[in-house]
Amino acid sequence: MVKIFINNKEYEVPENITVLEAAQKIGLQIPTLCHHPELEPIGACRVCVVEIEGARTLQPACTTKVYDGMKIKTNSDRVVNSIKFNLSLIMANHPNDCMYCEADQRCELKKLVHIYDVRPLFPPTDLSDVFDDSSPSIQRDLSRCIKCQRCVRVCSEIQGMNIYSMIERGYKTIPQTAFDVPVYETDCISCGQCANLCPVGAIYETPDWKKVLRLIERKDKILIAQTAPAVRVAIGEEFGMEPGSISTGKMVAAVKRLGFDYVFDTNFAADLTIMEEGTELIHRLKEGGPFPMFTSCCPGWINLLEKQYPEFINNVSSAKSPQQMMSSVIKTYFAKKIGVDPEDIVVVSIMPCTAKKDEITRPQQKIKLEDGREIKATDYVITTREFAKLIKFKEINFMGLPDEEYDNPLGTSTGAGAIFGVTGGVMEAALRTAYEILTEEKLPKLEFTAVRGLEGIREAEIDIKGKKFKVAIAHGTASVKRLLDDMKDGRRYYDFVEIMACLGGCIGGGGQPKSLDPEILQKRANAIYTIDERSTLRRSHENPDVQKLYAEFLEKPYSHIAHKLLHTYYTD
Ligand code: HC0
Ligand code: SF4
Repeated sequence: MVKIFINNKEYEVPENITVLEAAQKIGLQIPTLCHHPELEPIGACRVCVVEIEGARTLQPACTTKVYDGMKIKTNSDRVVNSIKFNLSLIMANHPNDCMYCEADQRCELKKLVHIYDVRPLFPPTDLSDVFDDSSPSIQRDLSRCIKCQRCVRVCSEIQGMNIYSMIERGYKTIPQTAFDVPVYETDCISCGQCANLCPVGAIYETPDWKKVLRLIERKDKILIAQTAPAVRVAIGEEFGMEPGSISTGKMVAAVKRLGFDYVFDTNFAADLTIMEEGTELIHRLKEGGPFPMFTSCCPGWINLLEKQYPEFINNVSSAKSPQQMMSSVIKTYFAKKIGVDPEDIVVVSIMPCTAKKDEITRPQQKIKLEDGREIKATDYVITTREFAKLIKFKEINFMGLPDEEYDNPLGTSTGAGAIFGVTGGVMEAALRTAYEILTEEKLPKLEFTAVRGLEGIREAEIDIKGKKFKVAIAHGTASVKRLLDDMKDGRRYYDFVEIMACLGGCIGGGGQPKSLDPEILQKRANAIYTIDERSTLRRSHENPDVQKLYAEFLEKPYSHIAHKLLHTYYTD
C-alpha cells in the first residue's frame, strides 16, 4: 500500500495502480472519455487531467501511476479550466446534432459538456463525411467521432479482429477500415463491441427500433416478440436498477404495453436447441464424428467461422440458433394453432446482440412453407438498448410495471435454457441432457462448475459412462482465435467446443446497456445462474412444452421436419 493525498486528504491505496483507479477506489469521480475499464489506457482525450505536486504539466489520471507521498489535485481551477478547454476543442470538431443522434442520453460527451458548461468556441468545422450503413448490424457516422480510439482498441485487444486503424492526422484523424471499404465488406463479424464502447454516437447499432415503432403504431399485423436469455438480467440497468437485477416479469409487461400481441421466451427455443444439438452430438458419437463438434448459436462466431476458419465448417453443429428456431416454430406450428397466415405475423427479437440483426438476413435462414413460399423467420431484431429506447419513447414507467408472464405455448423454459446467456451455459445445458440420455441415469449433480467462470479459454474433462469427454469453452473473439489457432495446428484437441464471440457470452453482447462498471459481467452472470437455481425444471428435455411441440408437430429430435425447420448450413 502507498499513502497519497487527493485534494489535501490522505488515503492509503494499493501500489501500482493509476491515479484514476485510486480516485475510483475512494469514490471520487474523475471525468474520462477515451478510458474504458476493459481496455489498455492511452491518455488520448486529456479529459482526466490532474495536478500533481512537482510535475510541470497536468497529467492524465488514466496513465499516471500512484507513488508514496504523491499529492494530487483534481479540483483546482487549473484542472477544471483545462478540462473545459479540452472539451471545447473536442466540440470544435463535433456536430451539434443531438436531436438525430442514436447515443441519446447515453452520450458521455454530452454529459461532460453539460456538467462543465462548455460553450463552443466556434462552430464545428471540417467534419468527417464518412457515413457507413453497409452492415445490417452497425452504422458509422464518423462526423461524430471524438478520436478516443475505443472502437479500434476493443476490436483489436478484445476481439482480435483489427478492423479499424486511426488514419489521417490531427483533428482529421478517424478510425477507418483498410482501404476505406464499407465495414460489411471487411472481416467484421458484426459483434457490435465497437458500438457498445463508443462514448458518443459515431458507431451504433443499426436503428431498427424506429421500424418497430412504426409497426407497433400501424397495428395491421400480429406482432410477436421473443426475448433472449441475457436481456432480462441487463434491461433494468437502463432504468437505474443495480447491475445483476433480474427483471423478467417487468420486461414481459413492457413488451405487452408496447402493443405486442404475444411475448414468447427465447429460453424455450434454447431448450429446443439442446434437443436438436444434443441429438446431433449423440449421432456423431455413434457415427464416429466429425469431431470436435462446435456450438452454432452465436452469429458472431458463425461470421468468424465463414470468414477466417472455413476449415471447421463441417465441425459446427447444423442446429439453428434459438432465435431462429423460435421464429421458425412461430411461423409454422404457432401460426397453424391460431389459424393465421404466417405472412400476417411479424416476429421481433429482443436480443443483447447486434450480430443477430445480420443472422436474420442470411438466405439459408429462410423457412419454406408447405405451399412453397419462402419467408423470413425473424423480421426484426432490436437490441436491449433499442428496447429501452422504445420503452422510454412510449413513456412506459418500467419501474412501476407489475411482473407479467410469457404467453403459451412457447413461453415455458428450464434453467438449462436460461444459462445459454452466459459463457459456458450452452455447453452445460447440452451436458445435462446428453449425460442423461447416454447413461439413462439422472445426473448426480446438475452444476458442471468446471465449465463455469469468466476466463477467456476454459477446458474440462467430463466422464460419461466411462468415456472421457474433452470439452472447451472460449469467449471474446481474441481468445476464440487463440483456441482455434491451437486446434488448427494440433496443439489442442477436444470433443465438444462452445464458442461465444463476446466477452462473457451474450450477457456482454454488443447490444447490451453500456457500462463503465468493471464488475458488470460477473453480476449479470450471477443473475443468470440465480434464474437457473430458482427454476423448478433445470434440464431441457424436461420442458413439457418442448415435449408437446415434438408430439404435436416436430415428431422427434432430428426428424425430417425438424431438419427442414431447425437446421441450417454454412458457406465460405
Ligand atoms: Fe444469446 Fe442465444 S444465448 S445467442 O447469447 O444460443 O443474442 O441472450 O438469444 O439465439 O437462447 C444472444 C442471449 C440468445 C440465441 C439463445 C443462443
Ligand atoms: Fe470489430 Fe466487432 Fe466492430 Fe466489427 S462489429 S468492427 S468485429 S468490434
